[in-house]
Amino acid sequence: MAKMAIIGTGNVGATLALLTLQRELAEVVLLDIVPGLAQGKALDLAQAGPVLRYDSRIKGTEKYEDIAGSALVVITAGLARKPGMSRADLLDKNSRIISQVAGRVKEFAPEAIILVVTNPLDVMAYVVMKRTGFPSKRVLGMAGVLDTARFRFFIAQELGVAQKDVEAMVLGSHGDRMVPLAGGSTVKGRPLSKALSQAKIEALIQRTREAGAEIVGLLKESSAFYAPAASVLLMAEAMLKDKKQVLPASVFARGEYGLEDVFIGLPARLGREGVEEIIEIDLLPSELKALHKSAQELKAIMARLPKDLFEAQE
Ligand code: A3D
Repeated sequence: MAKMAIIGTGNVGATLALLTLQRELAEVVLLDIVPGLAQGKALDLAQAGPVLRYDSRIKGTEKYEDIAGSALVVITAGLARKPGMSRADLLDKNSRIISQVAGRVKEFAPEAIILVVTNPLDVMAYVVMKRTGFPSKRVLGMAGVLDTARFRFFIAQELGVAQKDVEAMVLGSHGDRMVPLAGGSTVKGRPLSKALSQAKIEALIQRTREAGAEIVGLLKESSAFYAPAASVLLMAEAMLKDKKQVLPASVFARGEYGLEDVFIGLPARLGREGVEEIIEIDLLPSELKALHKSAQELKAIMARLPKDLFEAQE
């Protein structure tokens, strides 16, 4: 069975561990900086095994040696948003944490694929690629699957239809400039524009953009984690089971969609190698324009990152 390490054993990390064990997808290593936290959660999760009928191995640790041999390393370490904070407000603190974590992953799991969850997502994926020097196909971020799930949920809820009957995709940055593709969205095969008015579609797009903040506003002390962890699981499964599934993911663009040198949400074929191909689908001119705007904003942030983040700090 493949080995998967989860760095950061907070809400997203621990939920992901439970989902992974329940599917018997991988042997799991949990690592956190807080002494005892990963070990305690690992023990608790292991003791759910006899009840939930899983046998997969799980280990909690503070030592990076234990992640050696991982096929996949998921990084959820760092701070989450509190009410009133944007994802960008996390930039300074989380980029330091991510740079340090990435350095350790490079040292102990140099062959792994790294899947980043920490916000601000696209920028953190860029820090990881720069700091590790890993090929871009082995570094990606989770956001589009979650944003798409939220968009689909809102559409299904509005129309009173089954969620599985709603097809949609959200590309672009994981933030206010995300790009829900209303043009290609369908409900039971019919274009979304035939099922809802333009004003209603706009309102659902806006709610999707603010969906994370809506949950932070309710939870107050933490941000969303069930749907985020489920979204990571889908991506992990696509890679560890070599499914070649096309999912929206934060990936490093090299000319696709006219974008270059930026991590941004695009459809990608995920398999054993990681990001095996970035898929170019037809977009409406307005969607392509929005994607470029989204990329411009991200590139400006990436260009301003202190260069010492990409160098060894140990
Ligand atoms: P939380 O429950 O606070 O867990 C974070 C964990 O990281 C804590 O257990 C910390 O002790 C640990 N940690 C901090 N620094 C280090 C370090 N240097 N090494 C190892 N572990 C460390 O947060 P969460 O699980 O709710 O969220 C984790 C991150 O994911 C945050 O940055 C969130 O903003 C982000 N997030 C992103 C999405 C996306 O869709 C991209 C969704 C949900 C959460």
